[in-house]
Amino acid sequence: MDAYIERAGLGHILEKVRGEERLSLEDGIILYNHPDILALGYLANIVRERINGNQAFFIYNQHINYSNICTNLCKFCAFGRKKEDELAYEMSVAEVQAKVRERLDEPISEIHMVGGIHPDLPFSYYLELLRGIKDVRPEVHIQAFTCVEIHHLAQLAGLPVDRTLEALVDAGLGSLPGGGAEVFSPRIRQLTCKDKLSGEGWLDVARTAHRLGMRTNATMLYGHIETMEERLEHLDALRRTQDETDGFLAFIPLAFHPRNTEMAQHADTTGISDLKNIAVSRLMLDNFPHIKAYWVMIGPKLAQVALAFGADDMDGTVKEEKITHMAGAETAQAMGHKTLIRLIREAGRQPVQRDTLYTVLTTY
Ligand code: V47
Repeated sequence: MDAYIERAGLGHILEKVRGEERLSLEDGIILYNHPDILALGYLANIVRERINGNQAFFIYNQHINYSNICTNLCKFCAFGRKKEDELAYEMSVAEVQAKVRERLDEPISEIHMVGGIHPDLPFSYYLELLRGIKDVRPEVHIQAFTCVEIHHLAQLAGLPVDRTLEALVDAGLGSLPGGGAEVFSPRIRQLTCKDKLSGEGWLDVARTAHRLGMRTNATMLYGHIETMEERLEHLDALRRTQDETDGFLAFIPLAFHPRNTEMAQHADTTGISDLKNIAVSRLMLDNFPHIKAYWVMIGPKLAQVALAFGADDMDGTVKEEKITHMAGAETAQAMGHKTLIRLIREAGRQPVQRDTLYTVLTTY
């Protein structure tokens, strides 16, 4: 295989990967522009197996989107709605509790909860949401509110971000999901989500959470108007932040779904670009423990293949995913844990059911 990688012109990158030397942004550009996906997969798999061996993780989780009302209305988003829109909704604490109660007979270890930037729900609503979930399911880990939501909640609370996070943790928050990062480039934010918290602002919230000992995830929304350079700058900003804090757990590349958005003229991403984003992020983010192939966005079959291209995690059972499905995703709304185990086994990996912080719950 080494001769094959040499012939593909990637010998110098193989040497760096074997020597655990950090790849430069120029290396990243070479990788993104390289047509040989098997060569990229081979390189990414070296890092994947060094960090995670043959294990492939999944979680028994439940997604809840408490409201789609949003003042940001990003052009790539089909989920957010103005308050007066007929499809706008917001769930009461009792309604969220009912969603949690519906699945009490399942061994769910994590509730993943995000929503829009709501113009007038008070800070107390968010505290009550967390407490309400914990009342129904005390042992569950709540991974909720993106860095963008946390910044908004701090403004609502009139508190600095660290004090806001402390109040939320006190009410039951466990960790932050990776959404809202999009692409950090000011150019992309200006063109696609000009009212959203800046990339620097997003990273500041993540840093503050890490300083308090919280773990958080990170994402990148790819496949729209961003350049390769902008993707690599995004990855580099995450890599530098992780050098400082070591608080990120997983990176999740998110494939842009254009339908029902203001950017509907774009084509769907392809299997090769999905695999490339997994492989390049595994290679560039040498200090991130986990790379997730989020089956909801790239489909279960490609997520399975991605386990050989740098990914070590398939996310989980999910159920009732709204953000991608409003934007035209054709994947199912939920996946049984038996299916996840079968997908992982047939990929030649060892299925490991984890909790949010990657503690091993069951090895199959
Ligand atoms: O923040 C919005 C993105 C994110 C679209 O942390 C879109 O483990 C594709 O962040 N096409 C929410 N993506 C999802 C998310 C996530 C999902 C699963 C696991 C984790 C984790 C995080 O979805 C948003 C935004 O970046 N998004 N619209 C769209 N049309």
